[in-house]
Amino acid sequence: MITALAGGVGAAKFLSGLVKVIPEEELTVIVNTGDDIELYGLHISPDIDIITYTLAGIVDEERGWGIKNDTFNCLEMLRRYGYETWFNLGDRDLATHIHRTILLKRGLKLSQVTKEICRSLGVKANIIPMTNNKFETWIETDAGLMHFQEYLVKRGAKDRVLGIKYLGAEEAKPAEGVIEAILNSKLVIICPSNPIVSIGTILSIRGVREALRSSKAPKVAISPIVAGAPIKGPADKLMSGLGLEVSAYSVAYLYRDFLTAFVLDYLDKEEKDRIESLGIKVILANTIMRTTEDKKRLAELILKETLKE
Ligand code: FO1
Repeated sequence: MITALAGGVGAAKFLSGLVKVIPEEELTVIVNTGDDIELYGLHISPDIDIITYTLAGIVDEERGWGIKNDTFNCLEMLRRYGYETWFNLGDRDLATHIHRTILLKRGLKLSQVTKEICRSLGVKANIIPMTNNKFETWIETDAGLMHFQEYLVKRGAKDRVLGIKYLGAEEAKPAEGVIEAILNSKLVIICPSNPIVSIGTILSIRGVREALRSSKAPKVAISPIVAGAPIKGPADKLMSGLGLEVSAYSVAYLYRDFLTAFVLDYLDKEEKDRIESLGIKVILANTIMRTTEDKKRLAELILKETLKE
């Protein structure tokens, strides 16, 4: 088994290449749920859906989220009724949220609901939410404290970040299978996801960091920062808001207590020595994934470099 820790779009791109070079059923993905939000009484799990839709082959590839060729009639009608409609939920996508919310109301756990959605969509990878408990990432900004989606989508990440709060982190327990997957895998991959609001949230769950430290498997992270900037998303604003240097080194530093290898883009090769000084092996690669070939090549390289002994 190979286990991946994942956020949304960057992770999904990489995983879509990985499942072309290993059998999909051998992959377990532990997914961030800090981005989850309730809208119109529905439970939305953006990162779980991004990974699931991507592996099911139905994601809107241009945006990286939502379902391809979706329509937005329901949202348009909600707007006419006077609701806020800043989060673009397509008609087909809404069916997922309705289904998820019905099953949660029947008493199923988010992990059970996720399994059911994966089964229906023909996804063979084992996708597990990091926790079944309520957990939300909130951003403290100069315009006030707000949910991560409000900061990112509604306000376009324009506010100055002063701090980050993981609401529910103290009580949140890892979902069933999370710790076991980390401990029993032959390889753990930290996807190229935001180190604060995607991977940082997973690492904040009780027992996850300890499991990563004690797991005998190689643990490799793919840099989400290339040439000093994130490929996508607000990682730079969040990192600098927390007083962190925005660099690949800085990401490796955040994972230094458990990481064995770090995939660094050729564009950042001058950071190699600094990362190696943390006791972490550096794998140089082209990490920008434009084509299916790019994604496969990156996955193959990681398997070759980490599983060769
Ligand atoms: N991201 C946006 O930037 N704008 C949107 O309107 C939006 C809608 C959306 C709907 C469903 C879904 O699963 C994801 C959606 N995302 C949207 C992506 C999401 O907000 C973030 O990219 C992830 O949470 C970050 O990993």
